[in-house]
Amino acid sequence: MSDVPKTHPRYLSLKLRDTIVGGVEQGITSIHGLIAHGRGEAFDYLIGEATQPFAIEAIRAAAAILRLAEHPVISVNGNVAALIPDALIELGQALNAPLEVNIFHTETGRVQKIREHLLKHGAKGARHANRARQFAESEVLMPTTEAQLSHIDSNRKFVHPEGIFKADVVFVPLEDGDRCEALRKMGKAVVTVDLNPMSRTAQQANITIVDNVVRALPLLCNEIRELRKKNQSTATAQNIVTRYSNEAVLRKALQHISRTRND
Ligand code: PTJ
Repeated sequence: MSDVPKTHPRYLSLKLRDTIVGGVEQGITSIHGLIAHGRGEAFDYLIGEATQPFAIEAIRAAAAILRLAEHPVISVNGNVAALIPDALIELGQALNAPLEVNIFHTETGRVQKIREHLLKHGAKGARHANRARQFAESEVLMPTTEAQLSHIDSNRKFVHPEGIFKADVVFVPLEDGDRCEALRKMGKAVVTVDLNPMSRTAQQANITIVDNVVRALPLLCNEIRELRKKNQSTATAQNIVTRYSNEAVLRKALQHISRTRND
């Protein structure tokens, strides 16, 4: 970590930079991930570096759709692996869903390093009795050449046959638009977290949480646990998903950004 004092007004943002730089140094995050992070920082600044009501609305719908999913899968790239390994594992545990490493930039050994990093942080894989037959316990799923997504040419097409390939709902934080589009074309629902409400991913996902992934993920995990405690019925969850409009949420995010700029 660099020697930024805790009293620095931008301490949290600078600490996150340190984390993502650390990810590159450990071979987990692509060097391109730094540029993506910088773009995210700019949008975070515009939304006020705080979780806004439009993000809360999307988090509620995301929790409902993920709980309703028969076969949810959490996709992990080099940025989120470095920024929020513990929250990704917690989400997997809350949903009984596997994590699947899926990266855009091909670099030798990076998928293995991401996997090792997640295991070091306590990744356990699926625990649900039925799913335990499909996924090895304590396993993070890896991309394979056995199963490939249609409608996409990049490295992201290589998936696990029992993971993203089979999933009905895929959680894909910080994505590039191509795979989101391909997943939708294959009939899967996509939940994303993206600070840029204008990105192709944000526009094409079923549910877009416009917030920093480091703030949004703990809130999403919490919401899922609360719904489980409250024993939310399938009908209520379905009602939340049906009434949710991603278009309206993205419009609110853009309005918020333009208001911030005019203040
Ligand atoms: O590890 P890899 O090879 O799969 O690469 C991962 C990145 C993120 C580099 C890759 O998917 C990529 O190039 O993504 P893009 O196309 O730059 O899109 C990333 C999006 O995430 C942009 O819209 C950013 O605004 C947004 N973003 C960046 N950091 C955050 C973020 N959104 C939420 N939280 C963040 N911390």
